[in-house]
Parts: sequence; C-alpha cells; structure tokens
Amino acid sequence: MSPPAATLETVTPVNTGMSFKKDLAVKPLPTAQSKALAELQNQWDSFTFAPIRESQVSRAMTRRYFADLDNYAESDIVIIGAGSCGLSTAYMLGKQRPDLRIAIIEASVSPGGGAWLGGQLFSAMVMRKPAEAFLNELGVPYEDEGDFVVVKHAALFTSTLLSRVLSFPNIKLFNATAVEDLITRPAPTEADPNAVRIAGVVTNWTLVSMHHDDQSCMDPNTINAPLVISTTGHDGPFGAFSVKRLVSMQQLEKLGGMRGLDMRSAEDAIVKRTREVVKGLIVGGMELSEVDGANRMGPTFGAMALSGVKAAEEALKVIDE
Ligand code: 48N
Repeated sequence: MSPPAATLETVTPVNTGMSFKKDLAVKPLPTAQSKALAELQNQWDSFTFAPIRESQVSRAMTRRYFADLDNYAESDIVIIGAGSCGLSTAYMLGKQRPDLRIAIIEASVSPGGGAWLGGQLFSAMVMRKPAEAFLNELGVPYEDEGDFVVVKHAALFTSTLLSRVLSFPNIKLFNATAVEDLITRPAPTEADPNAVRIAGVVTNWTLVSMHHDDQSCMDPNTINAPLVISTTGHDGPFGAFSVKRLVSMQQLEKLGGMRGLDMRSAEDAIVKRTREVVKGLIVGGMELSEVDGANRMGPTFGAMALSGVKAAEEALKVIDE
C-alpha cells in the first residue's frame, strides 16, 4: 500500500532551528564604506560620474587582457574547466604556490560548472564528511546533519570559492574560452613508441569552437605549460574533453564510460583515482568517471572539492621535476 500523497497541510516544515528574523538581520556595512555611500545619497539632482572617453574603457580592458594573454602564453599549470573540481584545484595551488603561473580555461562565460544548484533546481548543496574541511578552509557556513553538511545555497559555495581563486595574483581565468586541443610532445616508452606527453593547450573563443563546421577555419591560440589539469566534467557540449581527445589521439585505448548513480562508491572512487592519466595531464572531478568507468554520485559535491585537493597534491608532486 503506497503511503498517502503528501498534501500541503500534511507537509510538516523541517525544523531547521532558524528564525528567519535572525537570519534576515542585515549586518551594517563598516562605517568607512557606509559613510561614502551615505554622502552619495539624497543629492542625486547634482550627481554626476567622473568624466570618461569610450576609448579609455576599451584600452583599460584590452590592455589588461592582452597583457594577460602575453603573460600566460607560458604558464606553469593550465586547469581546463572552472567547475567545482577545477576551482578547488586552483584554490589549493594558488594558496600553496604563489610562485606558479596558473591559467584556468573555462568554456562558459559563467564559471562554476554544475555547482550553482545542489541538484535539479534545488538550492541547497550537500557535502558528505569529511569534505566540510574544505568549507571550513573557505569560510563557507553550513548546517551539520551528522554524516553530511548542507550549504544553504550552492551559489554560496561556488561564489565564495570563485572569489578566493580570482583573488590570487598568480591565477588568471580565461572564461568564454574553450580548449579545443592539447599540445603534445613525443615521449616514447618501451611499451608505446607513440606515447606523448602533454605540453599545453590549444584554445579558441568558445563560440568559434562551436562553429568550426559552419565557418571557414578560424585558427586557435596556444598556451604552453608542462602540466595540464583537466576537470571538464562528464557531460555538456565539451564534457570529458581531454580524455576523449586522448582516445582520438591513441593515448588511451578507450573510455571506461561513467556508470550509473551510486553515491557511496562514486565519491570515494573519484577522489582516490584523481591522478596523472598520461604524462603532463592530471584528470579530476567527473571527467575522471569517464576514464575509469566510475559511478556517478548525483547531487553531492564533496568528491569534487576533495578531488580538487588531491589534483593539486598530484600536481605539486611533479611540477618541479
Ligand atoms: O561542474 P563540471 O561539469 O565538472 P566538475 O567535475 O568540476 O563537477 C562535476 C559536478 O558538477 C557534477 O557533475 C555533480 C557532482 N554531479 C554528478 C552527477 O552524477 O551528475 O565543470 C566542468 C567545467 C564546465 O564549466 C565546462 O564549461 C568546462 O568545464 N569545460 C571546458 N572549459 C574549457 N574547455 C573545454 N574543452 C571544456 N569542457 C568543459
């Protein structure tokens, strides 16, 4: 006999112990900021911005962007994909190695990948312990539910992580930019005379990458780097990019293919197996499930954060070789 369908009257609100009044209490801005803002208010009739010429805006943007392209044309590490795993990797590397020049290449205009919602269209994000250690590192508040914790909105985790990563002076995010190939160098082994090592990435504006078939060829740009960390996820127009490219360039025989959802086995497997798949290329996050045939975990994100922690650790083992 199936349980009676829940109707609005029978759904008892989950007692979260929060009084909305307390939670909505807006904390005042520090006096210095609020004083400057207060001076702006109530005098809009005479208000005006400082003068500017349009070319000044263009030059302010393009001068910096092209200086960044020049600086990061030779990077120490390139991270492909600014999802929860790629950003966690970047955070750990940025914090531990301010001497490394790290470029993050993100195909979407908006970095963050699948971590803006906890699952389907639900806001709260679940992370199983011990991943709350990463939330504590970032200072992201959560509710403790025993074996797991809940961040009240996934965007709180992702925006906090993103802001921390972007604050590192040695990290540059190139978003709306797709990696459309890998730079390789011959690295023959006894087992495989055709083996290569990865030595950087080939990039293009994402919109260009998506329209090579209906436009005359628009050649790409390149970034040289001795180490690439690929965290491009398991789906989407560019998902699992690097591992699929390794198969097409005969560096991997075939993909294991992501298996069905099994929360408990998937997260351990992804974290434990985050590793250098071929010389110069570390794979983490859900892209890795496509390599080894790991299960997917669905709407829990602890493995993404800790796979990023492990990917950074694996990178630091080899970056100074
Ligand atoms: O969020 P994703 O897709 O990937 P991860 O591994 O960081 O996090 C995965 C996670 O969101 C899940 O899938 C959850 C846990 N669900 C699991 C499940 O069972 O469904 O981020 C990948 C990022 C995206 O922002 C892409 O736009 C980007 O990588 N990307 C690329 N960027 C540049 N060049 C490319 N070729 C490329 N391909 C993907």
